[in-house]
Amino acid sequence: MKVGIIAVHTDYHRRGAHHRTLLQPQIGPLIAGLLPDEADIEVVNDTWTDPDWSRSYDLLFVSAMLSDYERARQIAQYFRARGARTVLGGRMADAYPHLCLRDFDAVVIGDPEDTVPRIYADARAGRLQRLYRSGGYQPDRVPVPRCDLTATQQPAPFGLEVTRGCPFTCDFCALTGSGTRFLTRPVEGVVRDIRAIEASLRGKVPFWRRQMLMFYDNNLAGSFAYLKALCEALAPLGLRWGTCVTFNVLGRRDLLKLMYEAGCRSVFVGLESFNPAAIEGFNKHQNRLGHVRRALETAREEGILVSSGLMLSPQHDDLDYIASLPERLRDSGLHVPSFVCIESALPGTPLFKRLAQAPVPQLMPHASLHDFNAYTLVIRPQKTTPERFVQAYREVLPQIYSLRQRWHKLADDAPRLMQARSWSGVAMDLLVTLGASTPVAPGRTFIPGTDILPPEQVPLRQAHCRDEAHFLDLTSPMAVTDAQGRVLPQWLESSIRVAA
Ligand code: B12
Ligand code: SF4
Repeated sequence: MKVGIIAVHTDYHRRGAHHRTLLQPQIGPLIAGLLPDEADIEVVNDTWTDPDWSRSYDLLFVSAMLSDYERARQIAQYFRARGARTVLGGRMADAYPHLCLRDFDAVVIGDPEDTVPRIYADARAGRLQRLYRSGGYQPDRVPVPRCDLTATQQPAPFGLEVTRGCPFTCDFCALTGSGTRFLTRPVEGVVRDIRAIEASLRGKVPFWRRQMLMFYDNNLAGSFAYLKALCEALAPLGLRWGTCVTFNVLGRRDLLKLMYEAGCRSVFVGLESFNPAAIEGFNKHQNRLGHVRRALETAREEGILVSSGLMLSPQHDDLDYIASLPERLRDSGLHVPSFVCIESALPGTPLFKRLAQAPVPQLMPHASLHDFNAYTLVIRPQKTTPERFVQAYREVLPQIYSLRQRWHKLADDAPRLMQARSWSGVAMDLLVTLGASTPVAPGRTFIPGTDILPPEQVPLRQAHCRDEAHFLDLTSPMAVTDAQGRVLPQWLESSIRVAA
């Protein structure tokens, strides 16, 4: 069977651009690894390149986050009209399977390891079911990901995920929305996979890129005991690696030392905010604001570069706070964040449910699903008007990404990293500091209803659809709130929990 796997992407900066950055979706290699050898597989990272619209598939797996769903259902209908049976998985499928079933032949809730092989067998036998539900993460069923298939569609193809979930429960996080869990894979299996991936990439990517491993985990440090065991197993391999961890690791010099010895040279940490009220509101207690400067310094002294994003909180941040960000960034030693976004209430998360149930509407009017991407104001600001909030956001961005700020960052990081002989840390610092940005596309208002629409196009025509009504439905934004900012009823019944 000809099988397509598309990880859908909608540019949240509304430029219709691909995101050819270090982070690329890994669901394609994972699903491909679960399919039998007989399957003729094509993986498309839509973040990197558009699907080839001239292709046809017998079976198409689609992965979409919430704000990508409008594009995902158009892509699915397009390929369905060309003969594919379409299957959706990912955060949107987990949270709103009943809505997705209208647009896909089958919907999967939860993990792929125990569902994808079944789906393939069912599709082959002509008995594809409508709904598949994973029985839970089974570490022994995790395959070696087919990183060779996306080697040309990502800068760091040597990657894998060795844990699943996160033990924390941040209010806004899609993971908390699908049910908190944190599960790990035995380290022997991880080492075996690393060797197998490295071998599969030989001849496809140069040697130096096969020395750079990315752990695409949500939080590699969800268990310190596991992190230690993993580091001990990684140390003899001589690789250089990067990953996402939570803030609590940065305070632990012993762990940072172990990580460095095991090859870790850079980590991404969700610092999110310098506003204690916002951190409290996010339920992100692992971030200890009083310790940020010291923690970042400790990591650099140990040779590990820390990158982080910031998130404005419409509920807790006022205009003075937003204006003070460049100074706070300098004081903290972070200087330049990877991005500055706006807290979103992703449908299905605890935050969304709470705001949706408030007696006075807490969300912005006319919000559509594509707006829930962390770069559009969907939560009503409590301390100022939406227009002023957005204006302050626009004004602070050029200051945050100024040459001066970037220079301060490099001057602060580089000597410490060099002292720790972290040459890859220095190289990575140059790359992320020069590349960091939060672009503002012309015409953006950041306010639902008046903002520009995502410009990406799928060549979907009425002839591909059942009738005109179907075509209009698929090509229209999916409204989440009404003209008053009240959540529409179909979004209130969400979240079938993903099995642990
Ligand atoms: C690579 C990455 C990106 C890339 C590519 C995004 C993508 N399509 O995956 C880029 C750079 C574009 C990106 C951007 C952002 N990201 Co991001 N990103 C990641 C990261 C590090 C890895 C994703 C990945 O490949 N995971 C490994 C694969 C195997 O798992 P998975 O995609 O999570 O899928 C699981 C299930 O959903 C399911 N599944 C998924 N698809 C399918 C399909 C089928 C058929 C089946 C059966 C199952 C299935 O199987 C997997 C295992 O359970 C994750 C963290 C993480 N570990 O997941 C964050 C993560 C996805 N990002 C996140 C965030 C917050 C963002 C940003 C808002 C950051 C920012 N402020 O700029 C933006 C905007 C996202 C948006 N539109 O809402 C959040 C959640 C976002 C969300 N909307 O749900 C995550 C989970 C990190 C976190 N813990 O907070 N990100
Ligand atoms: S620490 Fe990160 S991954 Fe974990 S719940 Fe919070 S935002 Fe989600």
